[in-house]
Amino acid sequence: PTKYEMIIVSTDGPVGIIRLNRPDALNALCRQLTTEVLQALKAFDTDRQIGAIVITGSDRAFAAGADIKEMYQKKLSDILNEDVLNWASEISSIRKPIIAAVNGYAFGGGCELAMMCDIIYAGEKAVFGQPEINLGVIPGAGGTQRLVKAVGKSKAMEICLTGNVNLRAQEAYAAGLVSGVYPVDKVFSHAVSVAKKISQQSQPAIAMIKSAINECKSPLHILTIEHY
Ligand code: CO8
Repeated sequence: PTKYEMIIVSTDGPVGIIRLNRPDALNALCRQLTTEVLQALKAFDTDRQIGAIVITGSDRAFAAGADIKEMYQKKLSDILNEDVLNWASEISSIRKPIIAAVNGYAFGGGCELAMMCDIIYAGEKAVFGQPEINLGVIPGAGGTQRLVKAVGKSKAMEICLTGNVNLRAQEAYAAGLVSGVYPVDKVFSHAVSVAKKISQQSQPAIAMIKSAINECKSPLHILTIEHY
């Protein structure tokens, strides 16, 4: 079995489960973490026993964004050469439905990772935000596209341009970003039960629905660091 250090991978019947597990950094999305997530997703995607996937974090944080310390070590040329957002594009190619069960912070790349999933459920303490502008960068992994589709232009502009308008769980629900709000200790089990239900359906039809709904996606903007 594959050894992971920053995620915990398990299954519950036909549901593949990925728990982000980098508590010291509030699950900040460093290269190793994103690589592991993608590897686990691909393994579930090719496993015939698995019908749907759930991604979750801890009660305190789904993910607090890109790893700021790692990000600041990179020059723009490194970012372009290393294709640092390749993992994000590759997640879009996963054919099985992915459900995010979000508790705590889903900031920056963390909010974007949740939006790469097909359904988001929020725990009551979840908070979503795109604080990138405070660091002089743009929400580079879908915050300027998927967020617009989820909450509309004005709200997406407000969130991304100010960097401090965060959506708490109920606000995220009202805005259409998440499909439901559940108690902190129930959101994960709810996500798994929905994933089980989806897993009972025809896999090719499910994959086609996912692909059709995502069809109108726009290309992602590359991360740009203003101060370079
Ligand atoms: N990167 C690296 N480390 C982090 C991050 C992060 N994004 N967020 C938190 N940490 C670390 C802290 O440094 C701290 O570590 P240490 O104890 O060693 O000092 C530990 O996690 C706990 O954090 P705090 O003490 O700050 O916890 P608080 O509860 O006081 O605050 C917050 C929680 C409000 C979430 C706060 O940590 C915070 O504001 N974090 C940064 C959020 C942010 O700006 N995110 C956006 C990053 S930019 C981005 O995501 C660009 C996306 C581009 C595409 C995606 C590519 C992957």
